[in-house]
Amino acid sequence: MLECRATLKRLLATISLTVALIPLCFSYAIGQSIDKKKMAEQVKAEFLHSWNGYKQYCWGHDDLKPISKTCRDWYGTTILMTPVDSLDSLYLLGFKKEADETREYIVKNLSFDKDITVQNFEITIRELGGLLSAYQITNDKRLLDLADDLGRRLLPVFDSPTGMPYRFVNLRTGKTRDPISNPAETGTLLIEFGTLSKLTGKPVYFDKAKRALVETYKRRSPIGLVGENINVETGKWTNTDSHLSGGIDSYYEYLLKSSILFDDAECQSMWLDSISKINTYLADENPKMAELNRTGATTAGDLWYGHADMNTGKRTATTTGALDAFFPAVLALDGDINRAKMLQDSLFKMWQFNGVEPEEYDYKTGKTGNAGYPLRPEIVESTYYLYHYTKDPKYLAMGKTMFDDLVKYCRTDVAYAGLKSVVTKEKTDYMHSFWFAETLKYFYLLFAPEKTLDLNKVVFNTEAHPIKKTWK
Ligand code: DMJ
Repeated sequence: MLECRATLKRLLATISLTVALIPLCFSYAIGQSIDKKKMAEQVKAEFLHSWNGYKQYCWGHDDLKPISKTCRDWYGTTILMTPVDSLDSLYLLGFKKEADETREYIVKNLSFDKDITVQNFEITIRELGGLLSAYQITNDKRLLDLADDLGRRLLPVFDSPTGMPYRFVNLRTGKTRDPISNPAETGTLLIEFGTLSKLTGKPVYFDKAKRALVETYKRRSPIGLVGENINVETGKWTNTDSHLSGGIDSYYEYLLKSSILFDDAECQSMWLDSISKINTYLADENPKMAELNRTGATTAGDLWYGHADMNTGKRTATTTGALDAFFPAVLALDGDINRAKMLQDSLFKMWQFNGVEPEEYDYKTGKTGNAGYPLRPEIVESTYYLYHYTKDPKYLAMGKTMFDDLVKYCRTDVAYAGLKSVVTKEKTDYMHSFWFAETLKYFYLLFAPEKTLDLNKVVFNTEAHPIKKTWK
């Protein structure tokens, strides 16, 4: 009887392992047949389709609203959000003539001497990052001058009692507002401001952004987590929810990436401490699958990262979403390929659940929360990193599935539109500049020849602007 039970157990274990491996083998087989060259050309064609739509209806404005074919300027007057955010992509995807014309337009028409109050985080990652990266690609000093002018106008944000930045600043008067911020906005500045220092020889940019990052880290809880909202005047947390999603996400990304870009030992130690706490308190792993993963039998999941209270470590929610999908890329960059693969598999399941990923998804119940999809790049970014590090063709297959889904559901007659709901596939009247800066760039790099850009030689800012370390 006992022997019989043991044989049955062994049989069941073999069956479950085989079942777990089926999707892996299947995707490998699909991956084998992906024509990278053809895919890269398709990505370029869709980039051009979107770019021509922007140009036809909104040239000179910030963003295109692709359904109404009208335009949006973030602050009532243009700061050329789409051209600046797209410029390095135009060069990388090989649209040199288009890129050169756009560059000329930017240097002739972009002025930051405007009486507008802008969000420091968004302007830093999209405009400062875009100008710096395009400067490194073209050597056009006028782009660096624009970046320097912008950096100087943003600097007053750091004049808070803690050194953590206010969220908004007036570009002409330097007047700041909104002290209630979050780690993403206080800690996602060092790649851009630090690079500006290195390229202009003005240390003030690096010093202020580094201090903001360190001051955020210093306020971590006794168990080593950060919360969702912090008051930059008092240094007190106003929301203690801890997670990897919007409001926190790129703070962690910049701890790791700044340590690499600037050879910064302090950033490295802050990152090492943080990642161990993230894996202790935020990671949520199905124990059975975890065991199979550890034995190398599969990477089929289930690893997720949920929410926990920053002080107690107690699980507060089992939700994740499109923004969280940056994390496999960060894990891979950090060398934790095993976790990166597991998490990517989980997040791809989230994508497949509705055919496009939602803003919010409960990995315990399988329910979609906020069902919007504003053309986000993060899961594509992670697919690109994982393909780069593993060369496993299953990531090409994943990329193709996602690309085909977006062509199917988000393409309009003139460009691309986000989705109001990934469930109903109803479109929204907006095309964010990160569609050009990030989503299409990462798709292209996934399929393009290796020599297009050496990931080992650049650090991408959180808006996918590649920065080369050209300094000692
Ligand atoms: C981008 O602006 C950046 O990637 C940021 O870090 C998060 N949100 C968008 C894309 O989803």
